[in-house]
Amino acid sequence: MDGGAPLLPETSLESHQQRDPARGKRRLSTTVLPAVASALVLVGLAALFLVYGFKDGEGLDDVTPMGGGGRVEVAAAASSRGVVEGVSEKSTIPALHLGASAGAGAGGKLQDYDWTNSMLSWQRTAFHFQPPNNWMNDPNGPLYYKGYYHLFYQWNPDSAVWGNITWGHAVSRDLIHWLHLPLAMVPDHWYDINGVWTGSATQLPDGRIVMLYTGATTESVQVQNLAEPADPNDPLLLHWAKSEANPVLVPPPGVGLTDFRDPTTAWRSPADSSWRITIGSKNPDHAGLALVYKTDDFLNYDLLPTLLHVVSGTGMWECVDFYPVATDPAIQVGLETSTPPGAGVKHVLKASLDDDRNDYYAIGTYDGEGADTWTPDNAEIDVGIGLRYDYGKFYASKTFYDPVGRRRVLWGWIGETDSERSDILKGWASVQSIPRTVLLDTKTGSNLLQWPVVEVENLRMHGKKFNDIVISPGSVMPLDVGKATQLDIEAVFEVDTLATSKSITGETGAATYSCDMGAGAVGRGLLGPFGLLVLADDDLLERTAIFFYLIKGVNGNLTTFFCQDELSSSKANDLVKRVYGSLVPVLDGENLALRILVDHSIVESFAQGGRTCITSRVYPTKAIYESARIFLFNNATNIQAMRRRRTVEDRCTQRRASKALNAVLTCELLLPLSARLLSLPLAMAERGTTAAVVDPRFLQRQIAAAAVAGGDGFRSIGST
Ligand code: DQQ
Repeated sequence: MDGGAPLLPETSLESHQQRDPARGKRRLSTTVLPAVASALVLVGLAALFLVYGFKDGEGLDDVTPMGGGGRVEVAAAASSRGVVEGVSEKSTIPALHLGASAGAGAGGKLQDYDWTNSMLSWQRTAFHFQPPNNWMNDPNGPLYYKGYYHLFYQWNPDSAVWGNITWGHAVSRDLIHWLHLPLAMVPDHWYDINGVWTGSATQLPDGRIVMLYTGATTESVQVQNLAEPADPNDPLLLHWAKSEANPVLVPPPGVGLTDFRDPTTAWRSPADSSWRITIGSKNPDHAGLALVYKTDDFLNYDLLPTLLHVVSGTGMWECVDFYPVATDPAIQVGLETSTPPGAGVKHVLKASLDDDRNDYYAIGTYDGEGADTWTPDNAEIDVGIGLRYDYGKFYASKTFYDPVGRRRVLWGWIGETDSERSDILKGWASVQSIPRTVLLDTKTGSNLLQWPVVEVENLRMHGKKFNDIVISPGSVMPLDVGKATQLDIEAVFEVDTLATSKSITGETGAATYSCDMGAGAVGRGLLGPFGLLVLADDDLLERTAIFFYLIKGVNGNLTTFFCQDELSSSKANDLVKRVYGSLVPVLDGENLALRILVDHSIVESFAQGGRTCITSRVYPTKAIYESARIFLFNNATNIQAMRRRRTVEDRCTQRRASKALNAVLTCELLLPLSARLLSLPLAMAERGTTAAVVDPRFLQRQIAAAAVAGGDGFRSIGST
């Protein structure tokens, strides 16, 4: 079958200009390391102990409530507070302004789009984790305990912008259906009054859980604090007790007071069985680094003289993660965090770079018997200068070991790429990535594989297969899957051998091609781009393109890029729209394979089994609800006989929390009803206290009801 439709409409020049101008350049940090940090810390902390108080909420009260189909208005927008608080600027405002976007009128003022309630409501996702409302950022302290997966997260209970950070909390049986619980921790002590920031859980051999987190003190100094479940018998871990000994760690000499955050899950030293944690920082020369502490009791810590690792020019390392992976192809399971280094084990070090807000990882060797250092396998792709978990919008991630699924699961914070104004209008900001299993790619040995947890597949309602489609160069072909805003797409592309034959001469630009430097999906090369368009309207005026781009160098070498083009994802211009992507390894004999999860405003894509991943947030104005379509496209110019066999399975993903909901055969429910049924309104949780005020009997009734409802949405892993 040949594609009959014409080429994609050209993307406007203005849209291209919205790309991140800072890409490839590192923004200089404005945080200065105090020369006399040690003395200041001691004096400062002594003073801080005397100053104690609650911070006022900084809510936004003037937002017109949403509802009905009319226009929405916002009377006042809060300025974001990230930089002044010593952490990243969280909103997209700088990118929007720097990008001189197409929406900018005279004087560079952004032209706000006239968003309707209906458009904004559509943006809320259905099977990605989101709190009921307001701002969310990093995933915190994920763990499995007494039958439940727990996810904590950075949350602003007061508004849809960053600030007043508390720990939201939810539990799940399957990592997909969540029950929202009362706040786990709130800023209520001098050592965390400016924010209960990011932290990690460690489960000790005796079953005890220790939660280490960063607190921003009354003076915004970053310190580490300890909390433990108040009732270890409670599987929901509703109540958390902060240690009397807090803070258990303060910035050590030479470390900036606002450059000391995000303790990791602890691992057991293979040398002496004491515990180790690592904490991110940077040095005065702007090198990102990971400090290592030794502890036996999680109250007293010794800073080790050597760093776990340091990489020059990478700036502040946030949310460091450190974990083992198996190198044996026969052992395709995750490893518990304390698995010692040795034969068959590599260690992954991940840092979230505050400079460019991307998550970088590298694979290497941990020396646990000697100096507690880690060395990358390949220094050229060291942490911060090489591989990324995701080449789109994805940050501040954290993994945990799931003992039930024997897997390592990764969560990433997926922020918004619209304006802060829009976030306030819609009343929420950010989602979490689909939880992803992480394995070493034992075929390449040089990258990880990330893949949506298998439980996502339970959401598939029905499928549609398209086999042996051949699409001619320069054409677009609709795929009739009906409504297409919640999809799990798997596609395999078989590239004609002509593509690799000697008759195709190398392209001179091959050495410099990159997804963001090309023309995106509307570019035309000899061997690409080709792929899918999702969230597209019938006229293709709005579409998000996910594509491969093969390119042959003058040396005859073929390389494959995997890209995602948001430039035409929306008619609105008060958004950041980019072309994201990177190289993807393709081994001899492999077809090109991709998987795409579409869930309203998030498009999460995985190439070659998860070797390269890209996540986009997109905000169409037209290609929504009934009008969203998917297409295949091929913009390669010179592969007359190029034949791609695609198997596209449209699997409408749906929350199925009860037998009643299983009867819903339509692909799309605009409201994730099961989440509503299982959620507790957060209003029931009282701010200003760590004590949950929800009646536990009510909670138990909810859980029992969910179980009786069929167990589909809220069940033990492995049950049917
Ligand atoms: N978010 C937290 C910090 C962390 C940052 C504050 C990363 O602990 O460094 O909300 O997004």
